[in-house]
Amino acid sequence: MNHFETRLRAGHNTYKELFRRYPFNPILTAKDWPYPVNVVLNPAATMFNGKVLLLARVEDRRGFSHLTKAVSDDGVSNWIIDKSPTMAPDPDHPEEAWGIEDPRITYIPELKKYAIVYTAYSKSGAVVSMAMTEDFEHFERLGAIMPPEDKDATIFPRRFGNRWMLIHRPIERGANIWISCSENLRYWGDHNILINSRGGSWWDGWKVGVCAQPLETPEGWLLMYHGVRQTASGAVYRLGLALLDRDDPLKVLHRSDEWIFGPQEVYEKEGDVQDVVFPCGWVLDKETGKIKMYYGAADTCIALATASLDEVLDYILSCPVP
Ligand code: BMA
Repeated sequence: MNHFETRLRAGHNTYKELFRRYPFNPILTAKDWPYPVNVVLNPAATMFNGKVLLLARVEDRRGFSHLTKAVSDDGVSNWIIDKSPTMAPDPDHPEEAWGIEDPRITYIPELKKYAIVYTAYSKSGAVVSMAMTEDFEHFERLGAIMPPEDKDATIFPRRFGNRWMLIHRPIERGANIWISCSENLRYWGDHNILINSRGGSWWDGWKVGVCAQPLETPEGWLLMYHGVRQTASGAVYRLGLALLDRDDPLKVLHRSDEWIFGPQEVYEKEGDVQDVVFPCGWVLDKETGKIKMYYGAADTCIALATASLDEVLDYILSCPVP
């Protein structure tokens, strides 16, 4: 037996999975929805009144998206889904003409409100929009905060000095993750590249974009991002990790060289868009240290994977310093 065969037989032929799929995935599909829809995907996730609240992107058969909430005690089953769109595109906001997509939710203790940062699909392209809510029934829109082409945005839950910070992904020469600052949540400046797409044959060579809201840990802000590689049969969306300095999120302390989660199961590989895993939210159970990550699979349904925060931190701390 050669070295390769020995490794195979000893079971060393697979990478250790940090995020483990829920065995009964997908957890939510169009069939579960109380009204007719094409697909449900890319949900934001947060804790609300002690329950897991998902704000899912829901696409109708025109191709336009709106957001609808689903709430569950255990974050796994018995979802209670709103009977009609929770947040529909607002006719008074022309930037939402072609729908609203891919929300990320951050609870902001200073404001006692949840900030929802989402993609508004304007006739001139995608923009980053923000809305505030206290109850997930009434939404106060701040409008478009970044011009086209910009999406994949999320906000930190507190100020640094007197400045709020927003992570977003404009399309420039490349498609890199940027970080911008504001004193009032409306006017943003001091733009800097945070995480670049690595080009060439890298798994995140073509595009990168943030996934879930930043998660504060004792080691720093844990960031999950998607990376896209162009292949002969289309784009492949996979996930990587980064760790940002707790007091100065412009400093990237570590970044994974390898992807940590990618399309593997049939529901991730086949659907309206093949080979996509696309989380927009996660929740941490502080008692058990377990993270529940919610993701859109193949732009068609919603799936769940869980990880131990300690294992994730051990892993990211072992990754290179960029
Ligand atoms: C991105 C976004 C996501 C989508 C992904 C794969 O650009 O539009 O909503 O899940 O493409 O199609």
